[in-house]
Amino acid sequence: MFGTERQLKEIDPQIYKVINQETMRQYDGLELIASENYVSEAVLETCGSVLTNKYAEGYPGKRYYGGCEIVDIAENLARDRAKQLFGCEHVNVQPHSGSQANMAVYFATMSPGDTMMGLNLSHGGHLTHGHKVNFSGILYNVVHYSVNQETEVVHYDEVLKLAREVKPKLIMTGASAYPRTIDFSEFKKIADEVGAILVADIAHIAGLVATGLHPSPFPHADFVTTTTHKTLRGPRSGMIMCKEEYAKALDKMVMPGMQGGPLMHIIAAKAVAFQEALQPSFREYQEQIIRNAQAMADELIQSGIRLVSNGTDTHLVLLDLRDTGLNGKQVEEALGKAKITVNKNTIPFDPQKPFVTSGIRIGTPAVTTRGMKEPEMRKIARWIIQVISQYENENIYKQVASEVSEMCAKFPIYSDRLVI
Ligand code: DSN
Repeated sequence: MFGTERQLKEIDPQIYKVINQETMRQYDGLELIASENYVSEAVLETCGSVLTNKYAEGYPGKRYYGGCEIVDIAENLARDRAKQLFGCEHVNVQPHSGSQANMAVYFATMSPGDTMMGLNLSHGGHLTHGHKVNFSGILYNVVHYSVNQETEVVHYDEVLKLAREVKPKLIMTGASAYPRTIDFSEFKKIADEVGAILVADIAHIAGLVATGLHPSPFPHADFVTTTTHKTLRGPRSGMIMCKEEYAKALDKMVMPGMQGGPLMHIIAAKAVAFQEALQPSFREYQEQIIRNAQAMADELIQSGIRLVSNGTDTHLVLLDLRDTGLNGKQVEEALGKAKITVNKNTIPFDPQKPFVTSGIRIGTPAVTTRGMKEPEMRKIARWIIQVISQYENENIYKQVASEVSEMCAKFPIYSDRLVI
């Protein structure tokens, strides 16, 4: 053996320490970032498996390397389970991330300079939906649609009006910080009227869609992209689903168009996560995510915090902090000291810059995985209020942090991995 037998602790004590510290941070704090979750031990085991060693450029049964017959089984399982989960005609499970999934769809359907529409980033959209600093905004002529200033939700008649004016080749729907249901059937009507390709990025709501708790983008969208690690609770990665008529062009664009060797350990871990998501308990989990977000929203509203769109239908709430006199950056940092992890987030028509923001985004997928329910959400909301209302009171941060630790110990996660 040429150095493959030694353990991490011995080979790299620094990274060993990082992993242990991060395991403890994830155990001992409240993870409220809406796009994060805790994967199962089964998914972790697969991510850390020897499948990482295999090159498998190409697709099952048609690879550019020998020895792929076993990893082919894993990729076929991932594909079949994804189809069963989402009811799609075709799926490509090779994208390394959500951004690459969106890129592959754009490259397969548009030429540089073509016009596309997507939701404004500061209204809940995503960088890859056409932001000017992202490849999407650099390569394409992007016209953003927005939420309505009064209701803070998308008004489909406003989107239609804009689409008629700019005649996009592609309309991107979906969001990263939008707490309300998206009506994909309305987007389909708009896309059909102007002759545009319809793409739905369901990265945030994939778990809700898979369990029927959010309307499906099928059969409306031509392409559906997603990440697999948010509400879907799989490994960090991406995936694209589409109608059969686009299958060939899409697969060609993912590989060889954009990517080389697929990450077979991650594809296998996606298969495991999809298997978990096909179980009845996964629907119960998704239902609890929504109930938890609603309890959190209710408690925050009762305490006088304004929420964008005044509530939520999904796994996340967006706090408008302007009345508190604080900004998103300040609150993110203060909550961090109290062991409550959130991210600052722009709110629609935000007067602040993206690195400061007037908002905080809070999601319930990760704490729900730990088994927390409505009473815990109300308690967490009250801690958030305490930290905001007594900003710069380090004693309050410490007191909340200690109560957070106590709660976390009652809902353990990865306990067997803790090295104390
Ligand atoms: N960065 C992700 C999020 O936090 O929503 C989206 O890609």
